[in-house]
Amino acid sequence: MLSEREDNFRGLAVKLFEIGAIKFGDFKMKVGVNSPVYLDLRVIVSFPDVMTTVVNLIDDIIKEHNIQYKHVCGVPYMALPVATLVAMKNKQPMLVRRKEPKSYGTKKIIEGKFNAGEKCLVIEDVTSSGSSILETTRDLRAEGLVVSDAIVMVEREQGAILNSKKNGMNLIPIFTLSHLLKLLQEAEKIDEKIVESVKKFINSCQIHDDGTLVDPSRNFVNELSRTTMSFEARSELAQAPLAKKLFNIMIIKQSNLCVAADLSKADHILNIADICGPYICILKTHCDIIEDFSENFIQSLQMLSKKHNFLIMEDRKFADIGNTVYLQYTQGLYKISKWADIVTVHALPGQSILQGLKTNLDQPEKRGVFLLAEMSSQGNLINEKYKEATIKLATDSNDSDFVAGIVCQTSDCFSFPGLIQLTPGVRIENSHDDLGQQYQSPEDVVKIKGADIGVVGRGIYEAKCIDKACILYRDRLWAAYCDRIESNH
Ligand code: 5BU
Repeated sequence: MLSEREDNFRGLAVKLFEIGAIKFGDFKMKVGVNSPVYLDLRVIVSFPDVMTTVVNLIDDIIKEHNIQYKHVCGVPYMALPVATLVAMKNKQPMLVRRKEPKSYGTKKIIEGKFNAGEKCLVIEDVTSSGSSILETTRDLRAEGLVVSDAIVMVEREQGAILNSKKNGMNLIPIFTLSHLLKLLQEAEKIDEKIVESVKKFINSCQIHDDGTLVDPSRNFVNELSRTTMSFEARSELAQAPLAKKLFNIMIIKQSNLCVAADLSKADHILNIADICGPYICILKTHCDIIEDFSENFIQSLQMLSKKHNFLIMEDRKFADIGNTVYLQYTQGLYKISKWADIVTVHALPGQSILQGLKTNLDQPEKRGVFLLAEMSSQGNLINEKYKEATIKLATDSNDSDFVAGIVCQTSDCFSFPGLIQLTPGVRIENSHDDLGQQYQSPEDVVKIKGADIGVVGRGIYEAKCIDKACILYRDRLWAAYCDRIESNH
């Protein structure tokens, strides 16, 4: 039987994973190395149950280690709310360290009432080198306070304990990263490969307290980079339920082909859907080009999507304010939210566009969006800054469970393995059309440009033999994906 305390640890570990406070993939670190793990405890303030568990576990540590203190001080900013709750739980006073001294008046850096010689406990959210704790400690000590203990929620085991000790600090974690990994693996949230990749990272990336690498000559290669991982492994890391579903379809059908059925007659689209259905993971529509759009058409299309197990993506490219996209998505002639599993969305209006689309959705977990970060048309106006902001919206916002993927043209556009790259503009021959469309071969889009799914429109629906063309694209795109992951093992 697990003790209640162990149960709390396990429950908290799983919850941290589920709310995206711990992520696995490919993340750039301050020290200039790419880490396979990222801790973002900022999100916990939105989960009172998580805050309560964290505070109780900190209180257990205080009692167990018999830590004596008069004041509690959180390392700014993210440990402040937790430090406040810890202080209030034991009815003890707090101190607040400013990040910068006041530029006027008292120029104080430590706020709160204290006397020299009193003891202060420091609280932090995440440590890697431990340098943030040491900065706060230095300022508290400069005021005459006695500081020798710090409690951290997650210790990444990259040197913080040693660096703290050298500076006379005893650092006690709720979780070490290894403990978190163990619990997540036991709960079947992550697999052996992820655990091993993170362990290799910790071994080769130890950091001094000045933020420099202990051994810069060690060459670390992150094994969790998106384009080298299998769809199976990536599916475990996906935040959006719809991304998991799509990964699953791709794996079962061994297909990463999306057909763009850009036809203006409902019957023609249904015909393409029935012929291509067995070989595709997504059928993409532009419903506003269909002359005889009807409820019957949608019912038939949905039947075919069930029969052949593909998802329907309406390439609507929403781009308006939240309230308008909510209406465009749910009302009007097309009532897109009723039938499209996925819609495409511009990031231009910001987070409100995702919130608008999510408004009043019956089963939001059954719907998802692909955000547009790049376009295949010659001379398009998207620049690097816009692209980066789009990816931030997909990965960092509260709506990351609604974003299944990114529509883009290059592999370095984003690195999070839980998102799916959809790339339009695919044809057997690298070529272009007369209206700015630029094509790349299936091999180029998957192996060079990082596409997980290739979109083929005219290359298939204008072919003499549609089923043969469909099989050809399916085979070439899938083989390119298999080559891509194999060549990295
Ligand atoms: P084609 O016939 O394979 O060129 O069709 C490509 C489809 O992908 C078509 O439906 C476009 O609207 C869609 N598309 C695109 O081509 N390029 C882009 O950057 C985006 C969408 Br976004």
